[in-house]
Amino acid sequence: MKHDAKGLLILDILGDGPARVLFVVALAGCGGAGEGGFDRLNNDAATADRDDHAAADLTSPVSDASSGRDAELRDPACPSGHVGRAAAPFEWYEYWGPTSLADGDRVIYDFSILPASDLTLVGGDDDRSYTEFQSYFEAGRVDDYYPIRGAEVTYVEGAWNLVEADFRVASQDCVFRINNVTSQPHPVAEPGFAGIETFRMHVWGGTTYIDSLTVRVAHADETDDVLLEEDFEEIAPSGTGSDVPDSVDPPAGASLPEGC
Ligand SMILES: [Ca+2]
Repeated sequence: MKHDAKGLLILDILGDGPARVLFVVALAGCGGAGEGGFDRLNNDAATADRDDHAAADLTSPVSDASSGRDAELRDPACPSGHVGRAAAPFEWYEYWGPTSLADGDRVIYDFSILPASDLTLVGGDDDRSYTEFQSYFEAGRVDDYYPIRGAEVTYVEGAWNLVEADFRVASQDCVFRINNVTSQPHPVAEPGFAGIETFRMHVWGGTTYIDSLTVRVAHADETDDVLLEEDFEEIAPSGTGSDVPDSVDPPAGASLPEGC
């Protein structure tokens, strides 16, 4: 979907949705406190609460079976056709405006990613302008904080990886699912999020490829509202004037994850 179609998507949500008005966000990772737009992203601030979460056992991925989430999984977000190429320095930012979340809602990011960079962030801001939703990719490790704490879940460098980041309002935590390994729940950095209003992606030092990106709100009644959907077959300029990935053929020789 082109960016200029997103406005139509939002209008559809407004027109067809029940009482709730949804806008918002994308990208992965829970936790980390930034302050809004790219210029105000503050990774140092994200470290302030890190100690609070250090006690959580983030070293033992749990199986799909134990997660109890199999029934909720959708088709894998495999790369296909053109993909998005984001070459550092790169900052992509989309703003929809505050979007309220109900207590039983979850914000879910699905995408495939080939990080060939020093560091990549895929995430978004909540309705308090905290960069609450974060997935950092560095040296084969994924975390919702930076500097990355431990190798809780990993990705394969130089290959395509399937990612799902699931932020849950009721429990104020998130779960990563990467290449069929599901993490333990992570408490979010700034408890109290009840909305989402932006999507963002940053790349430092190198190039990251992304494809089949979807951001949605999954409601307790098992209905979804898709907030962002991008297949990178073609891509329009960002509504905020920020960078957007180039629409390109996928890099040759990159292996696909199981299931693609
Ligand atoms: Ca594609």
